[in-house]
Amino acid sequence: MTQNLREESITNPAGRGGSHLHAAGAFLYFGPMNAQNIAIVGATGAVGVEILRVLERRNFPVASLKLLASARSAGKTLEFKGKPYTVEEVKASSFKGVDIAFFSAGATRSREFAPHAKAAGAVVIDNSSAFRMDPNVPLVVPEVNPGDLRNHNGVIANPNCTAAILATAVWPIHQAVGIRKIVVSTYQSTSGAGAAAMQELEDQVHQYAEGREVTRKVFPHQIAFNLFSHNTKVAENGYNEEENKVVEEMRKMFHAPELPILPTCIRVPVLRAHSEAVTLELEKPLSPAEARALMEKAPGVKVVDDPVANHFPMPLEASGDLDVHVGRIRSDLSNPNGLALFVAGDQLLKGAAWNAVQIAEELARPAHAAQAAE
Ligand code: NAP
Ligand code: 2RA
Repeated sequence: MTQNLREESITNPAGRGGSHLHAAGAFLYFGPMNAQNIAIVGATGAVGVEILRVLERRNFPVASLKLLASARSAGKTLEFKGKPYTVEEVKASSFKGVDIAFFSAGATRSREFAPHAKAAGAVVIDNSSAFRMDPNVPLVVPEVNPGDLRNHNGVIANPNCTAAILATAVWPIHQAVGIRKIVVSTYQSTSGAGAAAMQELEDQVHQYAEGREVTRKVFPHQIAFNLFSHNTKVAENGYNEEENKVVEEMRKMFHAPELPILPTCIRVPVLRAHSEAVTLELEKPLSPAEARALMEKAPGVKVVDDPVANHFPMPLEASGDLDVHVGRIRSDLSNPNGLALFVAGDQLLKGAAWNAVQIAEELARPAHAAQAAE
């Protein structure tokens, strides 16, 4: 499978420094961490594989590693730091001795197995939608609401990828001047629907180019040379599940239960990284230059905004990057309090694996362990 990944140097050199890097670039922790016994449920999937890669790239202190998936994958091997690990079928008994269990195998598996992981003493970091809106479960983007991690009860939810990317991009503006309303239109890549959906795009491109019949198994419509409204069910309010998740999860993370948000979620024939056209109505005017200055200092954000070269955020360049790319920062000519942006972020990283590993890094900090013991 062809992917364009721009590998960033994000290794966490063990023992270096001891603080978070907040300025210009990803929210990186460079301090010591306690070694953790790790399990990954859904290790063979699009997100699971990225969790392994990010743990490796960040030099996360892994004391032991358990790779779990369905019976279909039992016996396969995946590499971590050059060593093969055998995938096991996930069972209720899989979590003995595990400190941190990453879940990325869908909401049904999270509901079934997360209680067993928690009962065995693990902290669950869940990528599915199973617990995101549970008032007892923190829903966290570390650049936005890291304080919510303090109140976890054994389960921490990672937000929907579209919401995570949007939240990272607009939070600095919300903090500075307050957002009154968000209108967001998305351009969501196929990998957002999993490894099989990515493969479906590649297969359809080959079939089309070779003049063969274009077949489909994952998406309801042809994705190659096409785009369509997000492939989740449309609810009674007229918005599909993805759009409703963006609204509810943004409000929860921003602690703004009434924040008006108008999303339109679209699936596009891109392999990896979601893009979003964002229009903000602000509490008070903010010039594009002021917004750019805020973004340049914001953790987790990279400004890609060169009107002369017509170079703005693109999924190809955002793929593999931990940062969310933000550009096309301009005034809303129809509203003095308006601001428009274009955003691209790797939804397998900031929208899933990287956000989850950031949370794990917080849990592994000696200071967090000490607070939890109080
Ligand atoms: P995926 O590529 O389809 O992978 C699914 C994983 O779940 C595979 O490892 C699969 O194992 C495992 N699995 C499926 N059925 C199972 C079962 N009955 N028992 C145990 N394991 C089972 O999907 P994905 O894109 O990685 O998504 C995984 C989760 O992350 C979903 O909840 C999704 O909503 C969420 N998420 C995805 C993204 C994204 O961008 N893709 C972003 C944020 C959140 P086998 O290989 O054995 O089938
Ligand atoms: C998508 N919601 O459909 C998924 C990613 N989590 O892109």
